Amino acid sequence: MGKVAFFATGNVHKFNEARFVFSEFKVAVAMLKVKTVEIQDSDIENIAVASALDAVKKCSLPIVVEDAGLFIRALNGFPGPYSSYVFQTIGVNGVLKLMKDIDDREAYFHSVVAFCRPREKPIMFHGKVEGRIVHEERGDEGFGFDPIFTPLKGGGKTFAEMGLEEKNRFSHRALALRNFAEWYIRQ
Ligand code: ITT
Repeated sequence: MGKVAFFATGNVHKFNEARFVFSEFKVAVAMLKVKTVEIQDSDIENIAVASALDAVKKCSLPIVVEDAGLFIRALNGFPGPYSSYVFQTIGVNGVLKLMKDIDDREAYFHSVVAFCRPREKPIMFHGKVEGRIVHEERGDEGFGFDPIFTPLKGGGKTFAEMGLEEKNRFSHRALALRNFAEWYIRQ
């Protein structure tokens, strides 16, 4: 029988991206819409670990969680671990305004996948994609900061101009999830 993973997230876009990656490894995935604590911390690893431990406590199952952030070089890594809050408050337009007179558009997304079994310590897997912040929003696909981020190897398209499969060829999340899946199928 194939393997199953339980992915705790409230974000259906993330879940769909994960479903695609896991299918490459013949791992079935279930979305657990459990509300986990999302601590504020300057390190996304700590955020992922705290929410993995919380999800395991609430569900008593082996759990996968993923935490990600957009790190903009000219803004010293902002919004980084605060990406979710920044997206909900100033949003994509607010970030574009902050970047208005800035020529250095370099940025990256960083994803941390944390896997945790009951009574064990979480294990972490990372993925990172380098890219640039464009000057105007482009595209309707995806979520969050997808309309303003173009990966270096993406032919100039923003993530929001790509379908899910194309985004998964480059994305931080797909990289981290593949690292996890390669390990998980050997367990
Ligand atoms: P969880 O329930 O899994 O925590 P979330 O939407 O709160 O889902 P995160 O805390 O991991 O997700 O993500 C922080 C924010 O970073 C998210 O709200 C987006 O604005 C942004 N983000 C993360 N990954 C992204 C991606 O692939 N594309 C665009 N924006 C992304």
